[in-house]
Amino acid sequence: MEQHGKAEPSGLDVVVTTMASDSHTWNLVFLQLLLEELGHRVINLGACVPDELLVAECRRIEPDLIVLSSVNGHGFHDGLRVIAALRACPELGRTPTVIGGKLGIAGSGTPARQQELMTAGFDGVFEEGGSVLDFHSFIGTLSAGPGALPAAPGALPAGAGVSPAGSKALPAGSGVLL
Ligand code: B12
Repeated sequence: MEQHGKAEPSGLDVVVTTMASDSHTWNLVFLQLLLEELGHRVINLGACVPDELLVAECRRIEPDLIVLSSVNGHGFHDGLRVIAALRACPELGRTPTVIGGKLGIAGSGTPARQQELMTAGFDGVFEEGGSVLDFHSFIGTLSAGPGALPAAPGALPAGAGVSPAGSKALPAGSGVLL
């Protein structure tokens, strides 16, 4: 378990992980640094995390947010499998869970692909392009605590990555260079 930076008491406990097929790691380092700069506490599970371990760690940690990252091109299929396993756990049924990166092998995702991931249970899908700004906006809508989504369960905050046009400006003085 790695934790650095200046976590704030009001910060979120965030699990950052990739999935079983993906051995890329700098995407995870980037996400950890970004989240820690924003004052959140990060548990980075690393690369090639088997489904069973990913689910077990999330059940043990009970995070405020689960961030799945994948860049090897298998993310769409890995994500569908993993979100089903996470949502099957009663204690993780409402935990805000997002996925991002390079989820397929044909560039930025299509709205249909992103919608399929949302329908499967993700609360945000952040593919290439303006994804980090959208992700930043999404995090700003969350508060610590169980199932801390901003509105009704499963509701999407405005600009939650599915629509690249939903990008918002960073709050002034956030101190994060994007
Ligand atoms: C380094 C690298 C490797 C290294 C990884 C070493 C390591 N320890 O990480 C090695 C050599 C192991 C490797 C292996 C492979 N790689 Co590789 N790799 C790369 C490379 C050159 C750089 C990746 C990197 O570190 N980027 C730096 C990080 C910071 O950026 P990033 O990963 O893109 O993440 C950014 C965004 O995607 C985004 N993001 C990512 N996740 C998330 C999540 C959320 C929520 C949000 C908001 C944003 C977000 O934020 C980050 C910052 O902007 C890229 C090409 C490239 N230039 O991107 C290919 C690339 C990712 N690899 C690729 C492939 C195909 C492979 C292999 C399958 C090759 C093979 N045939 O074996 C294997 C896969 C192995 C596996 N099991 O996963 C492809 C993926 C194709 C696709 N998705 O369309 C790429 C894009 C190369 C290419 N152009 O074809 N790779």
